[in-house]
Amino acid sequence: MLKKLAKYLHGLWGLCFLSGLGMIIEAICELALPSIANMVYKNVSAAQQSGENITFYVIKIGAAMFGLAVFGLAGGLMTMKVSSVASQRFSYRLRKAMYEKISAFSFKNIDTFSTSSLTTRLTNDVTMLQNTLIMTLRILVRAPALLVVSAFFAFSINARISMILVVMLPIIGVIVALVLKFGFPMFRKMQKKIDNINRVVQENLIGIRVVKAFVREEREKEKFHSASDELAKQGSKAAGLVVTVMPIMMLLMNVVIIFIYYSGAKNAAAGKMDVGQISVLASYIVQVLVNIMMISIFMLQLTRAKACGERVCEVLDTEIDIVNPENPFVPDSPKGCVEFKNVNFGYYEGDNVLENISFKADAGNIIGIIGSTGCGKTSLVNLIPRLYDVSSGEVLVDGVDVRNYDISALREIIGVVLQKNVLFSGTIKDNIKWGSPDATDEEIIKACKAAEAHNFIMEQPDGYETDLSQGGLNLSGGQKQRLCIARAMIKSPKILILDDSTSAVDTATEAKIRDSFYNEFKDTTVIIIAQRISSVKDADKIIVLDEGKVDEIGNHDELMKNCEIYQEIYKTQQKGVLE
Ligand code: DCP
Ligand code: MG
Repeated sequence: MLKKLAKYLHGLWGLCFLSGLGMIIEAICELALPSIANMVYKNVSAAQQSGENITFYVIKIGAAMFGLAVFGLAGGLMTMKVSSVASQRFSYRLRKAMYEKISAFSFKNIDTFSTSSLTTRLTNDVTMLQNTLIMTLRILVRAPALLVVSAFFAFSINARISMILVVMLPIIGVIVALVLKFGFPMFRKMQKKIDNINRVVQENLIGIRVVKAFVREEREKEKFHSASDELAKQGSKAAGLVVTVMPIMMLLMNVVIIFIYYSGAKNAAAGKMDVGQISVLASYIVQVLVNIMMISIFMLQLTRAKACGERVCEVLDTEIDIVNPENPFVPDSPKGCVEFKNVNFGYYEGDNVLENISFKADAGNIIGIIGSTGCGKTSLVNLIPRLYDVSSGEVLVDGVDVRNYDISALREIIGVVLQKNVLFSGTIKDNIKWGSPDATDEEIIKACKAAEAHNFIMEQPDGYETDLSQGGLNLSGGQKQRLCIARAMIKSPKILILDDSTSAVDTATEAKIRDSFYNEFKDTTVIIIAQRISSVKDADKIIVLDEGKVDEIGNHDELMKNCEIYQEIYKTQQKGVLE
C-alpha cells in the first residue's frame, strides 16, 4: 500500500527532503540552546567570583543565542511551508487519480461501491492521508533525531542511570503494539460509520421531496441521529483507546524521573555526581521519553491512515471489467443492425435475469419490447451499448460482437434514453448539446422539433437559454423526457434506444414523436421499450418478454393472433380505453 501511495509523491521528494532539513535545523537549535545557557551560567558565576566585567560577553552570547533561535524558527517555518505544499500536491494527485478511476468505472463497478462510500473515500479518507503526510514530514525526522541526540547526551553523563531507558523501551513497545493492534479495526469501523452518515444525508437530500410528501422528516432525523450517534460511539471508543495510552506513558515517565533522582541522590552522596549534572541528565532522559511518546502518537495516526489508505487503494485497485479489447474495432460506415444470439445475463454469479435471448433487428427497423415490470427489458437493452457484458452468448452490432468494438466508437453510434434519466444544471441548449458538442443551432432545433420539445422550450422565459436547475427540477416529467429524447436524437445515432422514455408524455404527443422516427430517422434502428401497446403497435417487430425469456416475436397482427400474453395486455389496455 505504501508503495502504491508513494507513487503520488513522485517529484515531491525534494520538498520532503527540505522539510526534513528544516526539522533538523530546528532540532539542533533546540538542543543547543539549553547547553549554551548552562555554559553562560557557569562562566557568569566564575566571573562574579573573580570580579571580571562580563557585560560585553553576555551581550555577545545573548545575540548569538537570539540568532540561533531565529535560525531554528526559520528551519521550523520552512518545514511547515514545505510540508504543507508537498501534502497538498499529494492529496490533489491522489484525488485526481481516484476521480479518473471512478469515471472509468463500469455500471457493475459502481454497483459494488455505494456513492456515499465513494464520496467519503474521495474527501475524508484522502484528507486523513494528507494530514498524516504533514505529520510524517514534521515528526518523522525531528522526533528520532531529538531522541538519539538526547539519549547520547544522557549516556555520556551517566551510562548506568541511563540504562533505565533500555529497560523502559520494551515496555513502551508492548503497550504501543497492543494499542495499534486493537486500534486498527476500530478506525476501519469508524470510516464505515462516516460512510453511513454520508449515505443518510445524501439520500435525504436527493429524496427530500419524497421525504416531505410522506411526512417522514422525523424518521429521517432519527436516522441521521442514530448514524451520528454510532459514529460518536465508535469515535469515542477509538479515542478512549488512544487516551489511555497517555496516562500510562506519563506514569512511566514519572517512574523514570523518580528513579533518576533517587539514584542521582545516591551518586551525589557518594560524591560521584553534582546536582547540576543530575538535573541535566533528568531533562535529557525526559526529552528521550517525550519523543518516544511523540513517535507512539504518530504510529496511532498511521494506523488510522492505514485504514483510510486501504479504502483509497480499494478504489484505485478496482479492476474495471468493461475495457477496450486489444485491437478495438472502429466501424467506418455503421448501419445499425442489432442481433442477440443465445444471450444469457445476470447481475452476479448464478443470477439469471435474461435467458437464451435471440432476435435480429435489421438496420432501420423499429423494434418494440413489451413485458411486465421486472422481466428484464432494461437489462436487455443495456447490453447493446455494453453498459454490462453478457454472461454467455453474443450481442452483435453490424455483425461484430460489441465486446470487440472500441467502446467510445460503439457508444457514439448509439443514442440512449435511459429509464432513469437525468438532466444537468446549465441551459437547455447545454443539455441538448451533451449528445453532440459541435451541434449548430439549426441541428438543436431540428432534434427538439422531432422530440416534440421545441414548442414548450419556446414558451420558457429564455427559450433555449433557459437555465435548468439541478436534475432539471424546474420542468415537468414529460418535458424532461422530451429533452432527454432530443439529447439522444441530436447525435443522429444509428441505433436509438428509448427505455420507457415516453411514459410521462400524453398519447397524442407520443404519436407525433413516433412519426418523426418514420419520417426523419428512416435509417436509424429504433428500439422502444414501452408499457402501452399503442407505443409499439406500428413497430416492425415486437418482442414480448416474460420473466427474462422471449415469449414471442412478431408484428402487432401476428402477436394478436398467436401470443396470449400480448392479447392479455391488449385487452386490459383496451378495457381502460373503452370504459
Ligand atoms: N436487477 C438487479 N440489479 C440491477 C438492475 C436490475 O438485480 N442493477 C434485477 C431486478 C429485476 C431484474 O433484474 O428482477 C430485471 O430488471 P430490469 O430493470 O431489466 O426490468 P425491466 O426493465 O423489465 O422492469 P421495468 O419495466 O420496471 O423497468
Ligand atoms: Mg426497465
